[in-house]
Amino acid sequence: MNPGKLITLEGGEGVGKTTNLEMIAHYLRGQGKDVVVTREPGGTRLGEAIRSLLLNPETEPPADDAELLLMFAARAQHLDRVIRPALRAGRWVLSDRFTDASYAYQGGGRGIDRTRIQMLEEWVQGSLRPDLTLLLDAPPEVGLERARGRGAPDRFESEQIAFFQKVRREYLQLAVRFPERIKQVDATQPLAVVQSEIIGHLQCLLKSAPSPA
Ligand code: Z5A
Repeated sequence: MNPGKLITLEGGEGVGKTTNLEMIAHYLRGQGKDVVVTREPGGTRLGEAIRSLLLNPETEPPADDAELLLMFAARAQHLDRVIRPALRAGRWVLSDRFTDASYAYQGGGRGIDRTRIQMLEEWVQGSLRPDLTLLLDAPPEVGLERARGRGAPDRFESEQIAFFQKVRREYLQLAVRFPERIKQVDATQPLAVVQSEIIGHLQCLLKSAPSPA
């Protein structure tokens, strides 16, 4: 059995990750892939509990290091219980956010040194990295406007625009550092255009994937 693939969706607030997730899953299933859709922080019962703690604006605000460590605690559980078993079984895992979000939010946004994040990445993931990361990019103003009116903002959504600008800058730098893995898509375009670009990237990955054993 060939191992499956890990695809991650990244980007700032409201850029369209959730909107495109189902389209991607539907497309890949149409190509005969067994797809697991998941998210971070979350994806397991423990991970979802950590997510609630992290996003709830009523929770005691975590120190920056505590926030980073909780993201990786949720990720360790997610990898052990969901991602690695699915990949071993030949399934394709589609995750709404993964470790690039830690670089962007805790590194870029909060200012934690990248080498600390790298250390946790290596500890928790070993050599596992996504096979493809789709970075949906838009200025924060666009995403925040799209996300407006969805109810009370969570703890991250309550940040100032300068925070989201730093997050975006870090994501764009990651795309420059890892051009083979991270494919940037201009998320300000009409949805149909965004989706056809995404499908183009998926087709490249499908071509490079060995057919089932
Ligand atoms: N976080 C972290 O700090 N560190 C980490 O390591 C990880 C996460 C893993 C939760 O993420 C928070 O966790 C996140 C970072 C932090 N906080 N923030 N901000 P999340 O992914 O659950 O939260 P989110 O980024 O706020 O997701 P979102 O608000 O649900 O946005 P989205 O999924 O990207 O957008 P959407 O819901 O698909 O689309 C928003 C609206 O735009 C919707 O009405 C769509 O119909 C519309 N849309 C989408 N695309 C288009 C186009 N192309 N044109 C026009 N309208 C569009």
